[in-house]
Amino acid sequence: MAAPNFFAAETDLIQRHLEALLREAFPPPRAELGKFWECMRYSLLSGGKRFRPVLSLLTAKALGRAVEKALPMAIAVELIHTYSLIHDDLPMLDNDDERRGQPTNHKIFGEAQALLAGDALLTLAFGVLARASSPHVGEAVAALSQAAGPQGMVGGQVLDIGDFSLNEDLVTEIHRRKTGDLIRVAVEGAAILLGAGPKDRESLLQYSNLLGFAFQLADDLQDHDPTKPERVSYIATAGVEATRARLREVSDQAVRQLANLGGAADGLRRMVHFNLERV
Ligand code: GRG
Repeated sequence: MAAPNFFAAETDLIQRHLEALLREAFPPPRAELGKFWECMRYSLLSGGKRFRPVLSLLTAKALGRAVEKALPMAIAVELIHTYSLIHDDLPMLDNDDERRGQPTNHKIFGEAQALLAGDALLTLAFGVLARASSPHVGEAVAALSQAAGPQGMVGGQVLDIGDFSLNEDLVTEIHRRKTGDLIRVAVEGAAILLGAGPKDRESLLQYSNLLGFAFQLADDLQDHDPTKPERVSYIATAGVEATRARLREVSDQAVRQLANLGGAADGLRRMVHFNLERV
């Protein structure tokens, strides 16, 4: 669940847009599809932190722009994140019964509907982003496709379930693709959509790559249970203390990338601290 007061204005804005999306912008074209819309809504509106879409809005702020301008990227990224969680929970992948303290999508609606809901949310994401009014929309769509597809999140998942011998390098790569790329594109994609200049764009790219890494390190520390060692985890290769030290170091580096954006980037700095405080 989201932490209290976690970017309340931004999360409210995102929540309102996600609710309106399946009700007003893309309503069911006939009554028989109502149950499937319920299946999509179940996962989309089930209390995620909204970490990635908040990042897109904070990127707009950092660039001195209205947060609404980054909404198409924010919503698209959250749709893709939600699809990835629904699919990841399916029996053929992680086979999880619970997510966010509630039954997983397939436990309520069945595997076929859950699979299709994931497909639908992924497809909608590109429709939402393509409708953005920006001369840079094509580049933003391409960046999102790269981050979510076989060279990004899906590729990371394939490496994760593969029968490979793991070393620190491969673990880092799996996390960068599987988790980091979507976090990175939440920031980079918003910067592209808003036509950020090359210097700001480079700073935001470096920041978001480091934040994606820090997010995964924090996740590993948060999930760590010495009685259930995880195969793909920094802790398995580096140990708890070294992982904590790396998290602090990477977080400091992320904040340093924002120097040329001044006070406008304070929200993005707070995100780094929010992530650090999870562990
Ligand atoms: C199935 C194509 C496909 C990809 C799956 C993202 C992913 C790849 C799997 C999810 C498994 C997992 C727990 C990855 C670790 C990082 C992660 C995505 C954590 C969940 O993100 P949060 O904490 O979730 O932002 P909330 O619930 O707040 O939205």
